[in-house]
Amino acid sequence: MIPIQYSDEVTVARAEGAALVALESTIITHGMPYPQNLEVARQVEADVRAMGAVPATIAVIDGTLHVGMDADQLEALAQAKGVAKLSRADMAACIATGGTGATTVAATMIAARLAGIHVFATGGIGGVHKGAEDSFDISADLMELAQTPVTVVAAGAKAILDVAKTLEVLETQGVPVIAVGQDAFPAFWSRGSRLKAPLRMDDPAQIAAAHRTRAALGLPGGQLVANPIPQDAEIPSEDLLPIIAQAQSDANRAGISGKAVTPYLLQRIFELTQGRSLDANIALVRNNAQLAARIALELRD
Ligand code: PSU
Ligand code: MN
Repeated sequence: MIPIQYSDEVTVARAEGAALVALESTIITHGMPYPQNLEVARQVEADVRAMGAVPATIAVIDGTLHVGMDADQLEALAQAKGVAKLSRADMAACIATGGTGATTVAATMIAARLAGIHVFATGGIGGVHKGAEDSFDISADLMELAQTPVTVVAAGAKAILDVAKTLEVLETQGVPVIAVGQDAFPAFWSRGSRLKAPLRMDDPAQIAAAHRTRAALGLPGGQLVANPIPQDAEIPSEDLLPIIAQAQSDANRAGISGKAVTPYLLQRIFELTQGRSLDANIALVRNNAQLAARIALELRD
């Protein structure tokens, strides 16, 4: 077993059997600009605490896997330049070579499982990119959901992805996709979409029960909980579609590929919306953290 460095707060929570919620760090280093990224990271942790659970932000720092970060570590990570983006493929190499990296959904799930944390909140998951039939660009997040038993709360998938193909891959991989409070699979910046989510559960206790039942059935893998953005923070999809198309064509022209694609698109969308997308992003991450905390409280044994 590799050594895990738990924060003081997480150490106490583990000893007391408190409800824990994992939080990823790629959203901090590659998903939002400084200083808003740091403010959001702090705010989301505070939201989890306000609900009666304990946040565990996850990252690799100088070769050590951190589960829960103190204020200085969070600040250093938010300001750091050139931090590696760690998915399933990169995590071991980063730890083995003493590197520093932020964890994606896939890598955060791996760390959460090692730490015995069942629930994880983020903004959006990676998925099947538009044009994947040529590029083969499918996020490792989807295969991680199929094999690592963590319930992930997200606001659906961004329109930088081919959402219909993303749902198809999740179905093929046997990942339960559960919409909360509505039938539609939410579209990140907007609540609705033309796609229906395969499952719907409006009560965190049901989501917790489904998580437990998967384990009891001996099924590997987690669940994707799709929690719509709060109504007052929504951005109509008409406003964003041209911007996404622009970001996509900029990425193609610049020859962006591999793990650089998602961060490039996110950054371009922030620039092209002059920060409007950021306000929505913050509102939905906070909303997801609150729901994740409620599920974690139900799952506490
Ligand atoms: N989608 C978002 N915001 C994000 C990400 C995705 O709306 O911050 C990040 C997450 O960390 C996710 C990762 O796990 O990007 C997916 O990267 P890739 O597509 O390269 O697998
Ligand atoms: Mn990719």
